[in-house]
Amino acid sequence: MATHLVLKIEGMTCGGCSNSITARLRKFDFAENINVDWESGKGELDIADPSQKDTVVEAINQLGYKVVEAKVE
Ligand SMILES: [Cu+2]
Repeated sequence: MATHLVLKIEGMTCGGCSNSITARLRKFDFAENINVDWESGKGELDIADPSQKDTVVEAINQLGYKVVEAKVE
């Protein structure tokens, strides 16, 4: 059963930013239904297990953005 993860991401300034985050998250085979919106700074996805949250946050931060909130719902 998947876990829904809602992220607040700082540093996105255009559609290219949200596209690169989306492309990065698609490389995780545990991530599905990825939706990143640069205007609202919101990212949502389903992950297979709540423990994968940190991996997702770290990957986004490594791209040069900043995850300021990560909520498992
Ligand atoms: Cu951009």
